[in-house]
Amino acid sequence: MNLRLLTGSAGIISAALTQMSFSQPLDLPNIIIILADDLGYGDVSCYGATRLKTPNIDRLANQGLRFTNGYCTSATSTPSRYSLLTGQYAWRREGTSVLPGDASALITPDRITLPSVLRSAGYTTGVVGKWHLGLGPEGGPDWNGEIRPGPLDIGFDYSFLIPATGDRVPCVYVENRSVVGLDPADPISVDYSKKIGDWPTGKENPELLKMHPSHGHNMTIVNGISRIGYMTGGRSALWIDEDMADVITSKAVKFIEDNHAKPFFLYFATHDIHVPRVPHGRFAGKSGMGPRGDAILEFDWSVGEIVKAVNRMKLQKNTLIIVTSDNGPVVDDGYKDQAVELIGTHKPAGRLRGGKYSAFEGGTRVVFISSWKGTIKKGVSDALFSQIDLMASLAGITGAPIPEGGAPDSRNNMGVLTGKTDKGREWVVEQPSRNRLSIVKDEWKLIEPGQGPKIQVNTNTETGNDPMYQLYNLKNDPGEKNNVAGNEPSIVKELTDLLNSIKAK
Ligand code: NG6
Ligand code: CA
Repeated sequence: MNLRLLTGSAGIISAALTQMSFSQPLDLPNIIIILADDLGYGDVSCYGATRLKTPNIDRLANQGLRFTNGYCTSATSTPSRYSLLTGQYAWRREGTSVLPGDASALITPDRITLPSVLRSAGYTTGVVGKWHLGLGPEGGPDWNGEIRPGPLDIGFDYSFLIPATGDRVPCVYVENRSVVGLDPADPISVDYSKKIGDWPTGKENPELLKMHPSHGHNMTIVNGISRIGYMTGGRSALWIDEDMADVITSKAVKFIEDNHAKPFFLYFATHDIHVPRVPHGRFAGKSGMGPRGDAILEFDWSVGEIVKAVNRMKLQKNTLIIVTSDNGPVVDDGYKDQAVELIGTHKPAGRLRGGKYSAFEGGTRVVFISSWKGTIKKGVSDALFSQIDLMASLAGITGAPIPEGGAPDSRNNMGVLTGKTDKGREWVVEQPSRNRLSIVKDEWKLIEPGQGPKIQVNTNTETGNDPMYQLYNLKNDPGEKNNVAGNEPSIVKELTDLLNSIKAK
């Protein structure tokens, strides 16, 4: 195993000494996390999809380790990404649910983060793609000036961002501290509470739309698509959705090329396959499943481009590549893009129940592949693994100590990530919403009682809401159909106690 710099007693080494021990940075593996958006457990062919093929993702899985029990921490983006980058469960903090596009920075410069830890170990760190963790000071970012704090203040050396999501204004890229291509004579204004400026909206001018909303998403129109939130100005900086995957993938590839000579960490968070699904013409119509399927093909292409860049730089044997998703799948997430009509027999969450927003497994059990030529043996791992452990595990792989107080919920499970052991976490906590959690341990899954509809009206997702505790045996009943809480009171008690003790930490 390529762990020449492992110190063993990393925790007690002082930061200064640690800096010195990493003076031979070439010994550190490069790390690339490719985080898809809303990609379901059943959306790629190596996880069972048959109506489309994802050859690049499949190849990585065939060379590396494909996890059947890999989890993100939350069934929506902001909390999931927050946990991945901080090693702290988002539900421990208020204000971590889905953020508007003008939110201030959720992860402030005082925080210890995955990139800050890797950076202290000698890595050059970059984030490319969807951020959705807020930018700027309280009150939100200054889109027309210097945008700080942001990724550069929490451990990244380089950033190229979609500030929030593709369906939220402002529809511009932010590179490092400024909006790309902005003309100062045409400043950007953003508002999430009221219309500003005179740009048409989806509500008032539906005749201008090339893609219509199915719910929400009827505010400012940019590139023929109405969004969440209002904006005006910044015409020269507006993105073109069709080019988004090309733009961000080329930035990610360039980051790899520019930094190939020294260890780098790249967090590449694609827009695919989130709404609005507007893939490039090369992919449009290719899946036979409409834009949602086409966006999966586009995501697979992006993965292929990253792998090609790694190979071109001859870094295969020194690069760990992880492919995963921020939360489970949703079919109709607010635009009439034919995803519902053309889904046919395709099961976005595979055999799992529920999806994005859901307490069922489909919400948080996701595609998870780790690949590292020569170090990770190919295979399938059934071990429990959670993205919450990426921070401590990646720190472990690089030998980087996590300073006191950092990554409180993250555990070093690098042996699981690299396939040295199949003894995973004892339990995994899943977050459908902040005030309600689920826990998986052994073959059992407990869902806390929750108010609200059983089926989310607009997205048609099975939420997993139930006024009573639900207990499922995932081994016999992977689709969570038979609630056995009434028959197994001692297991309900054990898991409730465990969950409460985790919450109390
Ligand atoms: C919801 C949006 C949905 C999506 C989601 C965030 C509406 C009606 N729905 O509020 O389209 O943007 O937020 O998705 O506005 S996430 O993957 O970034 O968490
Ligand atoms: Ca998401």
